[in-house]
Amino acid sequence: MLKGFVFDLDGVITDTARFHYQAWAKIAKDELGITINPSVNEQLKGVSRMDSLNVILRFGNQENRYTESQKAQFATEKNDYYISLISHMTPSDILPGMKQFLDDIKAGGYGISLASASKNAPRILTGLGLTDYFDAIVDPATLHRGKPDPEIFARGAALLKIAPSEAVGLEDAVAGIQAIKAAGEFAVGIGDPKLLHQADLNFTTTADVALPKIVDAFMA
Ligand code: B16
Ligand code: MG
Repeated sequence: MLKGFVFDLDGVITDTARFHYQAWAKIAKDELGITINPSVNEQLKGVSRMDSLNVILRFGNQENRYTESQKAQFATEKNDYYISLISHMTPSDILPGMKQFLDDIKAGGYGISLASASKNAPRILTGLGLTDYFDAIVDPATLHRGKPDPEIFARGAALLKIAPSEAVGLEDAVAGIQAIKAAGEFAVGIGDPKLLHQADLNFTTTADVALPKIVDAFMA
């Protein structure tokens, strides 16, 4: 029986990827002398802050150039700039259809949790005015492994006190869909169906996401 929904944040509820990109592009250029491009940006989606920095350093062939403490400094600098960018977020930054979808699942009595790799997720939900919809938020600082490992989605269901088989996970990234499936949950992909072919059900855009379709597919 379907009892709850475990949400990814970036790319599902709101588009923070553009702010991550803007902030990383600045730090990469100013501090590392590396010019990143949209294809590097794709590799940063759903990836933790420090792993994102490592992706950029690898791209710039500077993998072993800095100490851990220097890297921590770059990550802090990126985050300070990123926070200044997201501080202007408002409910108008919720992706199309997602407020209605959250209203529908809340009205249906389902549990709702957040499985975002972002340590800034609570701040973003506040800006979007969505905090009260969430029964639980996974703290990414407590995780051992990132997506595609199932840990974050398993935790999202556990915090709702439901079994993985009773949960739907929503994701826009391939690694996220793999994490949902590995956790034993029903995977809803949002984005290119060819890219997200491992999902149990796919919607091309957030505006298409509809509760009755998910319930039908879940029960089929
Ligand atoms: P932070 P998600 C992820 O969010 C982003 O997609 C990824 O680009 C970012 O590096 C990560 O959060 C960590 O974010 O620096 O704010 O802790 O897609 O898992 O909601
Ligand atoms: Mg995402």
